Amino acid sequence: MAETRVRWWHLPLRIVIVLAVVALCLTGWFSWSVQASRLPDRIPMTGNMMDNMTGDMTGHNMQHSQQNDVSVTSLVGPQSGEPNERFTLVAQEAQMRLSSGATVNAWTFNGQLPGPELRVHQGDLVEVKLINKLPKEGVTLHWHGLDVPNAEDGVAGVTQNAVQPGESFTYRFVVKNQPGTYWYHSHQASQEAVEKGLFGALIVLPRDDSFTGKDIPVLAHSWPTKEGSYQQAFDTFDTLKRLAVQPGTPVRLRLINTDSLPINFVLSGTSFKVIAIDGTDLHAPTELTRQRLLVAAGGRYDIQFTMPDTTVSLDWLQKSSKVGLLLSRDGTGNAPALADGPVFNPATYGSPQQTPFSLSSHFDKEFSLVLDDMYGFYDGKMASLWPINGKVFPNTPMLMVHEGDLVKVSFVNRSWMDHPMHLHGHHMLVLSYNGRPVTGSPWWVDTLNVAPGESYEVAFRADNPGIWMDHCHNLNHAAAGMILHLAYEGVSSPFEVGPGTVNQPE
Ligand SMILES: [Cu+2]
Repeated sequence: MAETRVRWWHLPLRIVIVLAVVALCLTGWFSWSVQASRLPDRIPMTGNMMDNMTGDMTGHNMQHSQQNDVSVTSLVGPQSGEPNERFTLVAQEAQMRLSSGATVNAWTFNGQLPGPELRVHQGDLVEVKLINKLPKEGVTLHWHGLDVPNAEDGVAGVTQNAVQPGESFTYRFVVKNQPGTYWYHSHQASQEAVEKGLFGALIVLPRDDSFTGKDIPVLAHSWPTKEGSYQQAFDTFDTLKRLAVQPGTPVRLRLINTDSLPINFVLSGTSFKVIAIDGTDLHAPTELTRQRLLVAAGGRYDIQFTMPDTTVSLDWLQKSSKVGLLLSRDGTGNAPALADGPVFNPATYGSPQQTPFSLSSHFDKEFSLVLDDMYGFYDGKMASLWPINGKVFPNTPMLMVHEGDLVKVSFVNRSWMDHPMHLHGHHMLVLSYNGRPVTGSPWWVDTLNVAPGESYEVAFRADNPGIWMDHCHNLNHAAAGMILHLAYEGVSSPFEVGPGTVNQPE
């Protein structure tokens, strides 16, 4: 009689074997995923046009430049002529102190934090010489919001090679008809470079500047301190900054968000107008009180008011500490009660005005971009990823256009974080917000905060040939792949990004 005996250790042995196989498979999958996610050593930055009237989006990898292409290196500003304004910016390390006494191991321009304020006039020929005296890191200069010729745009690996220590690079461009508030920053390893201080205000004044009041740029930034904390500050004031302003004086505050997250500003003690967004004046702005101004990371709001007899304060709303600017006749006095309120909505503010195109225009190209989040592998590491249409750079779409195209882009944010989408070299007209047409002033942006659940339609004229970054200005997201490019047919770039090159734009 056959005896079937199940030995007591058979079942545990089977379990152990199954677990071992599963563990082996998981380990194999894990190491394969890590390897597969590594960025190629060299990623070319050239677009490939596949003509398609509805707009074609192709990935970054399989592009080939044509022999008769125009190189981005030829798309320069005027190479001759005496500049109206000439600046030299020297990138160098420096230990800097915030107003609280906290120390920042900073990367500065000219030993200043933020970098020197550059004031120019519309129409000026501007020449800026960048000298890199950092010990190890490359540097570039990007003119955030200024629509300069492509070769002057300062993006490492796209429009130039990162300027190495000991090297210099000269930018020359004519400032277009864009009076307003901008900023400049390095676009090489920008996540770290901007955080550590390689940025400054860039103010374009109108030719016939008649403003005689107080003009105050406010650069809102979180500084990484030596002690390991992040200190929110206006410029380097992480404590209350006091200014004396005579009652009756017109005051223009230029709010510049140089951080990676949106900032909520509140102005208290007076009514005010939002007179410009991202360097473009708003039409017929009206008086506001009790509004929260949400400025996109990289974005700018200009606000104006007449100084009252009493104190006025500007606050950066946040949980941890109170950072503010206090204005009064002699700089003393207590801050007024905080005039917080609903979030200001540019889509319904001011009055409409003629625009070169609108929702009812015929668009030559239409692109739809879905911003998302996922967890996965990127460049050999497990990380939070911020895909566009399900892909991270370099597999994100390439927006291909012809010069002259009218282009519509829709953004939908399905992720849980804000994405301040920044297009280089062009200004986008916001057409609709959450499916509703914009009913207020024409609203032009170069950096549009797309909050979770929000959708926007924007449009721009493709009138500045080149290869342009279009990316999230939460620079941590950009560094995790939330980058794409707008590329003109027939333009190619000899530059490359990637670990095997000197260029890491983010
Ligand atoms: Cu983002």
